[in-house]
Amino acid sequence: MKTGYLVLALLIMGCGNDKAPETITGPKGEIFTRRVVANQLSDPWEITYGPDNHLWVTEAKGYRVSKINPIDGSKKVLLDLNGLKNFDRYDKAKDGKDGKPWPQGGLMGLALHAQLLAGKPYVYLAYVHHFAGAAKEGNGCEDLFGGCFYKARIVRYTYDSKLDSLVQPEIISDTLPASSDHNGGRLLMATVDDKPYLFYAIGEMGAGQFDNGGRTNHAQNTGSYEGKILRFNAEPDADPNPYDKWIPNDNPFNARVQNAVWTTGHRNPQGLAFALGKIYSTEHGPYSDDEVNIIERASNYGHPLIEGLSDGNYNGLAAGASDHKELPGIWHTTYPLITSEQANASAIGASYRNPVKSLYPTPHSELQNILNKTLEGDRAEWISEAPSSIDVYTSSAIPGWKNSLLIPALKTGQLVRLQLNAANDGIMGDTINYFKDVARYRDLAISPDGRNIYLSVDSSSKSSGPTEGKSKKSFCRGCIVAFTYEPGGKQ
Ligand SMILES: [Ca+2]
Ligand SMILES: [Ca+2]
Ligand SMILES: [Ca+2]
Ligand SMILES: [Ca+2]
Repeated sequence: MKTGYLVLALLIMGCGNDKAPETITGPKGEIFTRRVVANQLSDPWEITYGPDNHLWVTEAKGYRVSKINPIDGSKKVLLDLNGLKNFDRYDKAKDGKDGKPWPQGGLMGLALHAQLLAGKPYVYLAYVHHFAGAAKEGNGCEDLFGGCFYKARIVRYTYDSKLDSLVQPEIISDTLPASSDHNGGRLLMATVDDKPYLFYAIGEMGAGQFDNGGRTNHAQNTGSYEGKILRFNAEPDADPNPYDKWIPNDNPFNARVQNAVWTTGHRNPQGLAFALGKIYSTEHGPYSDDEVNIIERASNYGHPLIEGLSDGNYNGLAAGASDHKELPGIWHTTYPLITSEQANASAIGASYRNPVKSLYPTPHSELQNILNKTLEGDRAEWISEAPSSIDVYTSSAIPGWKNSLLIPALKTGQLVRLQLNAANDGIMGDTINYFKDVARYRDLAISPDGRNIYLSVDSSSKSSGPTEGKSKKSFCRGCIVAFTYEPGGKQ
């Protein structure tokens, strides 16, 4: 290695990062430089590019919020939330019996007010704070089927730029349902009719499968916050009730009581992005059919009555199940039998929305095989991306990328690019896959100049829910990686 290159590499790598930058070629011939921005993070969950040119980061298991300089990797902890939960640190939590197990996620979403440094210094966070118990007292959450119950919270902090710290927490919602599975967790600021609002993607608790197999699924119930996209005020309104203050008075399901529900019928939505006047979302499918959706007021996205497209591939099946260890050979689930996806979509009517893309609409016969294997106690494998986030690439910096959806995948370890059509309401062509590696990509951020794509990588190589992945070695874990586009190739 030439001395000049070594010095440059050390400068680029920054303090504590031990990997030299590498050149990565994309499927369309794009050249990127890959470098590790930061590591030794405890499951970085949200990375957001702030107006201060820093990455704002949550650590799902570390329960800390930090700002990281993407140039040199230097880190400033803004907030430590470890003292605000009633279960142990992740490295001490007991996942077995008689302990307080870890929820899915932990500290999850973070959203910055669009005017963070211009008079609205608000930072919104979502985290699980309370382990409320399992269906059978004292038995942890394993093999119960009745559910593993937690509460989550959305809170607004004020960023004090002089202290460089988050202060003055105000609770927006304190009693959000949470679980050992399917907590969703993504927060998003988006404008509706020129006014900023806070959106939250919340899963359906895994109600119907595995340890939560006997828990009632509420994704279709507009009176429940489970399996929904929720909308809150970014700033309190004039209502006297402290919780009504945070719920917009024109939310779609406000008829009896103020209700944060914006859309229904979601499984485990973990991706939310706002661009081009639309909210784009991703959610995890069951054994197939991960979804990309466009989120529209009061719409119903079908789960657990329709999985992916209303194409009939789940007819005669359910959205998931548990094999009942005490009653072998029978399904145990609260998910309804899907007699006909098409009939279910018709029954929902005009509010039903198919995904704009399903990843992937696996045929019925393959789904039947997967379910049979699961029923027999085998660990079946199925094709899915496991999309954990989404962002919209609107820059012209990378030729051919303008107005693409970018989706980081936990299971396949790649960034999926989908080209939007001219109206930005559909997908043109197939998936185009980038940066494939042995990595669980959790979230992404894009620099304003469009040249840098930042991806966060899980600390663990395994799933946080009951779906265990194969043990595998990532090029880095618990890290943030930058992929820098090199116009005209690397210099
Ligand atoms: Ca992000
Ligand atoms: Ca209100
Ligand atoms: Ca759906
Ligand atoms: Ca389907």
